[in-house]
Amino acid sequence: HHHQGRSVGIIGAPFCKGQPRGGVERGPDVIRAAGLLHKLQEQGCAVKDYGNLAFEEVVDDEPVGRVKHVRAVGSANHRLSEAVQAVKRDGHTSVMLGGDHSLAIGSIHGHSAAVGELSIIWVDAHADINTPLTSPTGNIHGQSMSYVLRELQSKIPALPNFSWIRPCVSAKDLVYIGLRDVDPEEHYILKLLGVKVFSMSEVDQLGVARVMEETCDYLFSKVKKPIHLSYDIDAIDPSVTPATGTPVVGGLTYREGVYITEQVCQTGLLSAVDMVEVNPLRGQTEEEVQSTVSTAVDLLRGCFGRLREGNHPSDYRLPEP
Ligand code: B3U
Ligand code: MN
Ligand code: MN
Repeated sequence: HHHQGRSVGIIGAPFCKGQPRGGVERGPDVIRAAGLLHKLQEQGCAVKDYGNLAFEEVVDDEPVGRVKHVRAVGSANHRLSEAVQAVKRDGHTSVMLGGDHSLAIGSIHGHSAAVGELSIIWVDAHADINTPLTSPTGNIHGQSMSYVLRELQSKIPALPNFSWIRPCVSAKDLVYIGLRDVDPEEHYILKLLGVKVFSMSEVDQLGVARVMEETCDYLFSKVKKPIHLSYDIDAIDPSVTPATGTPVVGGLTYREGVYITEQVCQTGLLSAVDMVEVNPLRGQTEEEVQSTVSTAVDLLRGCFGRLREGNHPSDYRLPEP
């Protein structure tokens, strides 16, 4: 089979205020500069680049309790949600280039607003499921899932610029892959809600192939919902993708990371992707940045039909002598 006719809509989200380190707002530009559009076109995708979002300056964005940059994060995600809705209404698979992982709030919200119920595959070293009241850091990129999960809504206080958010994901429609740095409060939430988790321990035990089989069996046991793949580059081992804000040892290999994207692609249900937390200022050398960015590009190529065995256009014919 072939993968012609996939159409991809790219949104750049140059935003860093969900966490404290500068540089992650350069993610969209460095990922494009590594040839993402050309490489997707080369493999038969129709690509439309919607450009980078412009986020409004928020003044006097004082912490709310412990939570930092609440108003800026709320406002940026509102913009992003509208942008993702537009991309989905135009008929594309949405690709959101971050930016930090707080952007998953707007990306998931907009995706769900456009297409309805979703399955979420969250690939990350972290669960990003702290509530504003459990967060040890106050960084919203470690809280994104808590704002969109229906089951946690009674635990979420009202926050400025967050009132537009409607919880739109059920815990049973969420699968985590790659976890290895989970706070005690997050671990409690995962157990309380019975969330399906393939931590690095399960990747070791089962191998990535069975992890992906079980992920698909779990998510598609009843109805097949469109998939939202939220890929934090820090899921991959820092020996491969060091240029990220919070690297954690013991991550997915390059091959495991790419295999996940190939299998998600194979479902035919991929409807939106986030590629977040690429921070070119966190690389120690140019090689570290290159390795991180090119891995992000390869993960996205895997999402859109690139096979490591090779690919050819469905209408290819051998040249006649
Ligand atoms: N769980 C911690 C740390 C963290 C989450 N996501 C990242 N780091 N990248 C928190 O801040 O909630
Ligand atoms: Mn994350
Ligand atoms: Mn992470």
